[in-house]
Amino acid sequence: MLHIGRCGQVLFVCKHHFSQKMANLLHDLNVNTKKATLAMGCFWGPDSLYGATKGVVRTRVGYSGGEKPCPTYRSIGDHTESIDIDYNPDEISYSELLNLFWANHDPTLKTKPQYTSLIFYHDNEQKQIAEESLKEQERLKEGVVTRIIPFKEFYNAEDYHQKYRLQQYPQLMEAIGITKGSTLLIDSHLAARLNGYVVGFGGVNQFNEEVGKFGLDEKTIEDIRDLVIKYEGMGLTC
Ligand code: MHO
Repeated sequence: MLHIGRCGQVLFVCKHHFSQKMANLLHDLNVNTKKATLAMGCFWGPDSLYGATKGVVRTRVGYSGGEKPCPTYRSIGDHTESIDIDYNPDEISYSELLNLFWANHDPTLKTKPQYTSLIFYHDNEQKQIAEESLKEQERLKEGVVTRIIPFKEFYNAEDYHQKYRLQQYPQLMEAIGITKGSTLLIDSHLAARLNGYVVGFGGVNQFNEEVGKFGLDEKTIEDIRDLVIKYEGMGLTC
């Protein structure tokens, strides 16, 4: 069954693509979450960084911060590439998410709106924490351009931008049962995690600790572990 999103994109309502073998894959985490939305340059990198961060449940990339209705990658208008994170506040705090934000991009970089540095707050508490952390950064360096603005609208980016690094491994996509157009590309916890691990985020120790929960077969686990080991510590690239 299909239906059409508000920006004309095709949405697949038929969500899970189950075979018996795939029934135990950890796509869903049944925990309460809060949202954090950030812009820190090209969104592929932060999608991987946060996806492998403990306490992060889901990630999606998209366009936010502008006025243009229904932006796309080729017609982004005044929007900024952004990452929208669902996190479990019992496992990670908003301040910790912001520490990663500051440590993983250059907030003094003057760029076009597409790549500018932004913190979108969802409530007053986030606003306060963000303002404090910005002040701290300004004490440390000159010329910080990061702006703190209220969250308004987030437009999902095209499917090929979601979990971009993971999608470079079609055999892994197949192993976790995510087919073209699946909403799991956006909603899956497992996809968020693996999108980080394939570029080394999270590190091999964390991978070994949690991989048992993912419901993956041995061969897939070995393939991913090799990638984590190969790329661990390489940092964020786009
Ligand atoms: N360097 C990348 C940027 C991609 S991005 C999602 C490219 O040339 O496509 O902005």
